[in-house]
Amino acid sequence: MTKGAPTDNKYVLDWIEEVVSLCKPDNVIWITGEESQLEELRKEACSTGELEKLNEEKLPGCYLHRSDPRDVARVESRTFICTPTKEEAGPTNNWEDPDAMYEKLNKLYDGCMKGRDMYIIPFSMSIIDSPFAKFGIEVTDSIYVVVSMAIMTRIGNQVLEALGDSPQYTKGLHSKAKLDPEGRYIVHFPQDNTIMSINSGYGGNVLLGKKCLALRIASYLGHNEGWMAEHMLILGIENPQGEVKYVAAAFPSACGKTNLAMLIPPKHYRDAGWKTYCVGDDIAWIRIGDDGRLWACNPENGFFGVAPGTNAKSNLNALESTKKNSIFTNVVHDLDDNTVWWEGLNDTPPKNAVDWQGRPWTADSGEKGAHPNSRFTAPAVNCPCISTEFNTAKGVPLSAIIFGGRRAKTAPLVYQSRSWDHGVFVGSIMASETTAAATGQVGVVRRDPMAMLPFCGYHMGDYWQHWIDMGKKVKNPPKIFNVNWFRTDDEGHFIWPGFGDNLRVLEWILKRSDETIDADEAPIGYVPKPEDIDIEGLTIGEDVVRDLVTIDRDLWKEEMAGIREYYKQFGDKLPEELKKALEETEAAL
Ligand code: SAT
Ligand code: MN
Repeated sequence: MTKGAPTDNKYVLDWIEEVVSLCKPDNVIWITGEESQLEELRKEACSTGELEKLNEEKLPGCYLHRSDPRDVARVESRTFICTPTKEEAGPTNNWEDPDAMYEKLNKLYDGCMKGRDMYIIPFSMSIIDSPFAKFGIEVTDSIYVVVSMAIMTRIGNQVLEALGDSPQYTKGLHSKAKLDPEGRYIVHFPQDNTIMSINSGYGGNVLLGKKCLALRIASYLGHNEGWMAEHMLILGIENPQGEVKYVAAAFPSACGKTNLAMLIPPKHYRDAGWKTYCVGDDIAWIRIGDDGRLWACNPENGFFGVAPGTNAKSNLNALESTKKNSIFTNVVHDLDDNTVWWEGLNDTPPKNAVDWQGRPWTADSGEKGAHPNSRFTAPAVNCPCISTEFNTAKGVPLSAIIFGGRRAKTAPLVYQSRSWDHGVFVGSIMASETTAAATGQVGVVRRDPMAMLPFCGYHMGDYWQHWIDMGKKVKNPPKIFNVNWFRTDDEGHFIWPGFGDNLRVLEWILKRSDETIDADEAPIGYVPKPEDIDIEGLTIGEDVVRDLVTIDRDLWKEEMAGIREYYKQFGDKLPEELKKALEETEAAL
């Protein structure tokens, strides 16, 4: 079966032999990275209905895909970190003994590709010739996965060439199998550099380069190798003097990372000469540079963004990115002009359409046409504001790290930590009201430290310690902040305008990073003097800004009591520095 393989790396060939004899596919197809091969596969997927070709004039090279209705988001309850001991995975990950898990999975994979083709996708996270790149091979029985990986990562023979005869690659085995939710598993074996995903065909469960490799496996590797894999966007901001500074920001899934990553400055900022550049919208790999600063790069090659709510006003750059060579999943299909639509795209829903499940649909039905977690998969090169540094190995130096979440009342618009260690505390207490990006209840507060709760490949206490240790090693660490765009008034309306206007807050953050502006002391850190947030052109006044940066001590006392409780599960793995920061904050309150 490995005859004619485009590599003679024995670590690759032996493993492929193994998975072929386990999964028993009819054919084995090596993905070369050539456009002609991908085009053939797209045609084949169109012939079976797995993909639908969209209007070539309006959306050239674009396709629609619908996933199984029971398979529309990451499933955290079925995601496992199988380290040799439970202790290594920690209290926030699902764990099972690796041998027991391999045994269970091998039964599920046995013969799962009978009657199907097996595709072997060599892929690279980061540009292939980067010294920081991590290579993987994803084996899959899904053409949707092949063509999506071709957008989201660098794929093909060049990866095998760069890998040479090295054993250093991540093994990723994916099968749709029967798409059975009961048999669905997304399993990581960090010590074996192996990922196994079965019975799903959706997004983060199956595009194994993304959350599985670039966060879960990479966070484990980063801990061992002295770098960090983070769930962060990376944004470049150019001021009117022509200086470009970079920030990285962590928010839980579907809290607007893609919007912030591609933000368009408000008009009077644009007129003054402010510009923004997107380096990444979801994942940052962060290292210490020779200059003693932290440098971040985006290991991905595309965007897997939430479609609903994306429009010319909320994120024109994302919308533009999806205009060619993109895949839309679980959106509305406009049958009149063979294009796509989703809630929040515009006020003119199609008249003749089918919904995300392929059922005839009109907006009057009162039901949503697109799934709330419907997505676009778009090449990063399509983005009008993609950074010139996107395709560089060393990435960009960070001036600030920003944490954030969706909090209706507690968190102020922005605050700055007192130090690196205090900043790690701020990241560790992140919480957000849940969205549709993961299955489960929507709208409940859940703690999500550094937005890594579902993505940390080892013990969260060790992960925090790694942050503390990194801070000791960087000579010029970026300053650490927390933002909350989602405070609401008594009627539940958002107070802060958000989107492009978030640059007004970023400007303050950059000035604080440069130490060119004062701030007010609050029990939780530094908050802006209300007059220091530029509100020119907004309908809200300075008094509203004052409210937005004021904290409610009673709510925060409750919050700290919650943190104390939350921290208990980490036992003696909780770093001293975090314990101390909690005590100091309680005292200050
Ligand atoms: O489905 S993904 O995990 O890739 C997207 C997300 O939840 O952020
Ligand atoms: Mn994400």
